[in-house]
Amino acid sequence: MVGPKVVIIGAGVVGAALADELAARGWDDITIVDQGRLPEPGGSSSHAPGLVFQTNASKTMADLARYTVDKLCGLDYRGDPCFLQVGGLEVATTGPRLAELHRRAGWAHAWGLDAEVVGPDRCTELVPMLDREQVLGGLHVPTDGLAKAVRAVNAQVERARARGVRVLDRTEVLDVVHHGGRVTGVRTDAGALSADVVVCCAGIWGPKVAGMVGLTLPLVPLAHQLAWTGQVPALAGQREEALRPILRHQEADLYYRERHDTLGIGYYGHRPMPVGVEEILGVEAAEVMPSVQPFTAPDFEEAWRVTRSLLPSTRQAKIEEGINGLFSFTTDDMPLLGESPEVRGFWVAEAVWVTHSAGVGAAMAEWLVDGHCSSFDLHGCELSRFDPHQLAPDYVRGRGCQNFVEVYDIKHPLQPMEEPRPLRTSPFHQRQRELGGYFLEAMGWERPHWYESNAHLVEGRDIPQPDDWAARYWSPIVGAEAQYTREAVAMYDMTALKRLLVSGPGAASFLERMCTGKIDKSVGSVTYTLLLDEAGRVRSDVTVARLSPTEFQVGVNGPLDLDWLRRHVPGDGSASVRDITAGTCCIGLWGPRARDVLAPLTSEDFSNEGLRYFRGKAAYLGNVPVTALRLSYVGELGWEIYTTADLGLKLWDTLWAAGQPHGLIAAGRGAFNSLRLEKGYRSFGTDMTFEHDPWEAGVGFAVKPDKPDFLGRDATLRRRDRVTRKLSCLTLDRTVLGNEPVYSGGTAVGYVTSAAYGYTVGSGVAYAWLPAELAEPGTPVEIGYFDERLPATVAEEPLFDPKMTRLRG
Ligand code: FAD
Ligand code: THG
Repeated sequence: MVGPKVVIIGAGVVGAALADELAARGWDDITIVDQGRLPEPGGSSSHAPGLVFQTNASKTMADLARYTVDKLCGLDYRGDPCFLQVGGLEVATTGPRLAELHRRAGWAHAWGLDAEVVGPDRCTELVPMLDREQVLGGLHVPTDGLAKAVRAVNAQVERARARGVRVLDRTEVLDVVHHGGRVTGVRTDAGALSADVVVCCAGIWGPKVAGMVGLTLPLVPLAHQLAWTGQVPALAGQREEALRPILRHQEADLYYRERHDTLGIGYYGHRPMPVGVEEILGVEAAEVMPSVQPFTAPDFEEAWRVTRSLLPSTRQAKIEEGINGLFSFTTDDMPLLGESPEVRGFWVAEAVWVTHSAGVGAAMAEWLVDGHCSSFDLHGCELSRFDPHQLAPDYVRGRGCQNFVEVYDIKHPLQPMEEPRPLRTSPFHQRQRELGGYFLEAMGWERPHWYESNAHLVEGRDIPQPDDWAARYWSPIVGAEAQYTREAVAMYDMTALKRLLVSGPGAASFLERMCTGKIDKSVGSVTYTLLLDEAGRVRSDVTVARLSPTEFQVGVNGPLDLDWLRRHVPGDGSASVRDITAGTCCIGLWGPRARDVLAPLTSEDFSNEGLRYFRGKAAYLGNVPVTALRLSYVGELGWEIYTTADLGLKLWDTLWAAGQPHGLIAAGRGAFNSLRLEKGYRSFGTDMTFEHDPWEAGVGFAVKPDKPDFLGRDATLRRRDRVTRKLSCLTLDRTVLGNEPVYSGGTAVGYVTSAAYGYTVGSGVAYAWLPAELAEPGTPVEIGYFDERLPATVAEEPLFDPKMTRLRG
């Protein structure tokens, strides 16, 4: 026998793809169970119109889509193709949308997709039905097209079956059986099945199935209208299923596809219609199928009006049929993939479109078989990416509905969620409001991006005004706060940065095993180090501060790190991992005058000798007990100062009062981001992700090869001399925002990760992934920004203070 005993719940596009991919990798004890009857078991895949637009702001989603297209292009079901590669066209009828299409073309190029913004003539050549007068241009992606979802399901199921996979349709899973934190099987209406691994690919029923092991799955099924016309004169006589590109008219929340001489019309402009999982009808009770609800014609009126205007030929056609079809929405528009943190062996692959289905099947199969996924960066898809408030039923439903409403909206990368807000506030919130903080939101936290109280600092400074797009969620005060931090001193609210407490007699040896650097050092040591996966790629970059022989405070990047450490914690109970973020808070006090602010408040020695760079200690600042760590993500002298949440406000007021004689200001995230990019500090999740190894990401210095053993050691050392791409620092005249393509000689060669204006160095700064041969300082490249190509140059990094005189002084 090869591989564990697997039960896959659900024979939709996701379950079918996973079964096929697992069987292809040699696992030979797999059963797919579905309550419905194949070939159309009745989930979302059974009626999906199958439009595949690959372009996405997320590289991962584009990669998953491309894999799906490539796979389905090579598949047929009993001689009929699983993919009709007719291309995709997104049209613009307004200026802002046309600009957005250029931005989307940029993403396509950044992720390696062929795409072109074309004029109105080319649009009508591609889709002659369009009203030429309304169209300003379009984004054409030749490899997009129509997935035949039912065929794709059955082609993959048949291939899996040929490799020995059992398929039990008309069998409902009633319970998932588990003992001592492990799954042992499922109970169905046709008897029990034992299993080591159960994968929930149950689509809109996912929350119900996950509930069987006590797992909250943050998705909400929403109805979405899909209508079919009768014959459209412009298509009369068309025998082929589809010839012209699939079409999107995002300004009116509409999409279109041909079906012989008729048109399918999908609509997202209607009111959100969430459905509770318990309200979904059973296979028998449902009139058509469980995922199909009756068409509510009044909700479609506006869609039909706009359609008859944009596609005049439809004026002579009628709507013949329609459905309100159910599919899953999540709080951040990303799928839910991974293993339950509580019940080992229970996995989910949920909230996946047809567009990404085969890619997700491959990613999950790799993850299950190899223990990690190397072909796709899944950090944005992992089930464990949420903080607890993001699992609240109101939040899941509210965000899901809002994402339905905004599905085709033009979104700025800094655009915060509007509701529910405020959710999480640091103890300094009241003071931040008094200072005129301009708040954006991250992981529920309210974070000031700048303070209006600093407006007077702008006078007399040279702070270039960015273009309209980059100037959203921006103020010249950002530039003033950044420069002022380097000149004087500022305090930054660092509360949102997640902190874990790893404690116990086995804590040191546990962290030694997890980290690339030596952390078993003296009490008071602070270490910047990496967590790697088994393949030697970066899971995270963290700081480890030793508070006592048995206690470490670990500064991490998010909930994924908590899950990762918990999964690896020794089974003997010698170490435990606890999230202490909510009960604590942190102020970064940074700048050349930071020591002047602190010294009068404490009897402890905070001189260079008293507390060296990357050391920490406990102290009292006035009445407030704190832990101070001497490090700085903005690259200036100073400390991260931690205390408990109850004393947070007192800490702020204490520092504020002591700082006034020295000109202390509060500064926001805008300045913070600019300063950290000047200093070249990477941000996990944007600059580097699960895809990257330390060497190419420029953090190889944190890997200590003389350490005999740590997770991912040998794998990462093998990669050391094989660097083919590099995270590189670019400078340019302008400000860009991230995710832009980088061109060399007219060809897309890479993409920007994060970017800002560097107010100290006096240029735009953009970090970008480039082929190693182009990563040499001085190399000229171009950054694609909307319809412009901005000249940029690879720079020696870091741009600011490479000799570390600021930090070590
Ligand atoms: P499903 O296809 O729903 O499969 C889940 C299966 O699990 C079902 O067959 C169900 O019977 C089974 N199941 C559930 N619970 C149990 C149980 N307890 N025991 C046994 N079996 C169980 N996506 C695109 O990419 N492009 C589009 O153009 C597109 N258009 C859409 C239009 C509409 C109207 C709708 C509704 C969806 C559309 N989607 C589109 C989304 C897409 O259809 C879904 O995201 C996708 O089909 C989900 O596949 P799945 O395999 O996860 O779920
Ligand atoms: N503070 C704390 N923990 C953190 C962060 C932080 N954990 C997550 C994230 N941020 C980690 N990222 C960094 C990146 C760079 C540095 C610290 C945290 C840094 N690097 C120095 C450098 O590269 O020169 C020091 C390296 C060294 O001496 O080993 O300071 O902001 N608490």
